[in-house]
Amino acid sequence: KKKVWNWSSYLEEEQMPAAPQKLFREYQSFPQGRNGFKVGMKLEGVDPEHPSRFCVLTVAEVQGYRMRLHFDGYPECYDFWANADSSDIHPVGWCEKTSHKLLPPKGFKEGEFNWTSYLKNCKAQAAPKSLFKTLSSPVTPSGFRLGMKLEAVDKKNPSLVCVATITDMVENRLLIHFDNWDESYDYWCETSSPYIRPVGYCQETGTPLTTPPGHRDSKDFSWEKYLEETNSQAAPARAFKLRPPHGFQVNMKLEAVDRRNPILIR
Ligand code: MLY
Repeated sequence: KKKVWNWSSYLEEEQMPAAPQKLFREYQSFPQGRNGFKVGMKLEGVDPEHPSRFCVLTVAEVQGYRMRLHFDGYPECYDFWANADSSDIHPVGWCEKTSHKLLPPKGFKEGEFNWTSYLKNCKAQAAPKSLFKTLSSPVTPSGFRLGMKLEAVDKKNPSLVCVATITDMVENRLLIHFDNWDESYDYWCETSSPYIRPVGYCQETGTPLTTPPGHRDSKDFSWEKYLEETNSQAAPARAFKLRPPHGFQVNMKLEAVDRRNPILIR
C-alpha cells in the first residue's frame, strides 16, 4: 500500500519541530503574501542575463510575493522569477522618462515600438505604478557619475579585481561594466557595495589588477595613462563607503565553513 506523505506525520516521525510561523515576515507567507501584480500585466525590467538591457515584460505567474516574468515575443525558457519589490522592475513608460533604451518585444524593429498601441493591440493592462517599490528616502548625490572608472570584483570570477566603468545609474544603484568585456559580466550594485573600489586600490593593497583584454600595457598598466587615453575620470575615493582596514594578514589562520560541504568547519 502506498503511503501518502504529509507534514504532521513526517515531523512526528523525525521528531523535529516546524519553523514557527512568527519567524516569517508577512511577504514570506505563501500563497497569501501581498502582491498586487496580476497575470497578464505588462512592465519594464532588467534582463537578468544582460543587466544593461531593459525589456518589455509580462507577468506570467504570481506565487505569493514572487512572480514569474516573461519576455514578450521570446520563448518561455527565458522567464525568470522576481520579488514584487525588486529594484529591477519599473512601470510602463519608465525607460522613456529616464532616457533608457527599451528593448522592444521580439519582432519589432527599433523605434517601431510604442506602448500605447502595443497595449491596445494586446488588450493588455500596464501594471499600475502603485505596485512598484518606491524609494523611502530621496536619492542623495553620491559623487559617482556615468563613465567614471573604478576597480571592481568580477562576480562571475570572484578572485579577479578588474578595470571597470560605471555605464548606467538608477536611483542609488550603479551598473558596473568591465572594460573590453561583453555585457554579460555587468552587474548592478549599491554605492556602498564592497565589490567596488577606487582606482589605485589594488596597487595600494598589493592585489593583482586584471586589466582590459587587448590593452597593450597589460604588464605595466598605469591608471594615469589609461584614464588619459580613454578620456575618462576616476570615481572619486570619497564617493566610496569604504570599510575601515580589517586587519587580516596573509597566512593568518582561522575557522571557516566549507561551502561545498557545509556541515564541516575546517
Ligand atoms: N575564464 C574566463 C574569465 C573571464 C573574466 C572576465 N572578467 C574579467 C570580466 C574567460 O576567459 O572567459
